[in-house]
Amino acid sequence: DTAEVIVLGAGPAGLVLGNLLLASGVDCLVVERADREQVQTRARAGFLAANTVRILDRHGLADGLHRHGREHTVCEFRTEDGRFRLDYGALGLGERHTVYPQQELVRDLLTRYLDAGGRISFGTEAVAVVGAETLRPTVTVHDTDGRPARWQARYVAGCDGRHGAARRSLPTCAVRRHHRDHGVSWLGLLAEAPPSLDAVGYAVHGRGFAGHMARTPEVTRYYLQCERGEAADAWSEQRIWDELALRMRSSEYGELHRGPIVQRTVVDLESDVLEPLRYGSLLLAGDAASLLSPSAAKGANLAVLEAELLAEALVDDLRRGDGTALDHYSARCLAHIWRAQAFSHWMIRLLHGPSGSDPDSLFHNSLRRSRVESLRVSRSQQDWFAEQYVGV
Ligand code: RFL
Repeated sequence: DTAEVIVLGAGPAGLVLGNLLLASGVDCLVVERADREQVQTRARAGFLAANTVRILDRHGLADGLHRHGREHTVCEFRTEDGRFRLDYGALGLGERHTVYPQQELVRDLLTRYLDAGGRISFGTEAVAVVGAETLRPTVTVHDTDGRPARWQARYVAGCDGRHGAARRSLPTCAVRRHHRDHGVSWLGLLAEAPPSLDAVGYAVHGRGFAGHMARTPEVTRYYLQCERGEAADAWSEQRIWDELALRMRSSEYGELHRGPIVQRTVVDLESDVLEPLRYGSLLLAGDAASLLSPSAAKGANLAVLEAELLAEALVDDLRRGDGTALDHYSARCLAHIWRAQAFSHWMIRLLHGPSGSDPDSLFHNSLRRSRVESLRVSRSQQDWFAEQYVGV
């Protein structure tokens, strides 16, 4: 099989890219390891930044999120020093989040792509990208029946996430990998229960962090800091709810709406960036380009932003013979990526106390309390926070 562009991965990055290329008449083929049902039911992100909505709007891809998404503008911090709320929609640039579950967005993007005649091969695992230094790169795949095949393109877009084939195919001498393990793990939970507060909740507690994020009127995401290496099923539902209630200080600030835990994953907080994001005919976008810890809810937003930049650059090159934007693609994305990494790193230090083994734990804990206090009292700090929090 051949195409002008082969897109690896049907997540937010790959599907935004596929839709934009198709709309510009570029022949593309999306290769996706999972089946359709898996792709459109994987619950992950939910907070879309204003700029993400603008991008999707620009290309007519935002109908579903306007119909079913809800605007969100407030977060609440709860610590040993009390609680306060920030109406970030009224601070900084005055921008809002739209809460719309990632799997719903992916479903919309997929439906639109297929309705427009887009080609996608589900159940097909990309194994490697070969010949990226040439003008005819090849993707080797295992098809639905596990049979090997080779597909050729002019460009390959690696949107297949952190463990995908695109990253694996980059020669180590051609890219620099920045990796940071923040040493903190979260148990990510999805509860079949309505949100317990009308804000994103960030609770800092001596027993660890706890977070609350609305998803839909029936489903809420919670996070609980856990021990590194702990198994996702190590906690009973009773223990999860008791611990959330304790860390979120629900006896003081209001009980949590409990319900069945329908999904749990342990997320190790890590940052990972590849530089540059291009190797010849292979270009990276989304989690394949950089991984952010979920502390600042940036991953899906960066994926959409990069997909638009990549689509424009590819169309310039393939339709107008102008490769300038493609040459600048990596540097443009990396400027956004490092800004998001910096903020997410700052959030990690705001939300977590020092670990037990840290000899300077009292010192670091005092710094953390002071950081939270600045955010509570300083208007300029709040404006900065709002701008970083909703911006990309
Ligand atoms: P995706 O969504 O992971 O899609 C990659 C696709 O590639 C496929 N694939 C392959 N296909 C073919 N061959 C191979 N060898 C392949 N290997 C992989 C996969 O099956 C998949 O379909 O990457 P993409 O498009 O770059 O999008 C990135 C986002 O999904 C990610 O950054 C966010 O979900 C991160 N994230 C959040 N981001 C936000 O902006 N806001 C949030 O509130 C937020 N919450 C979260 C999150 C991520 C989480 N997890 C699970 C790490 C909450 C959680 C719990």
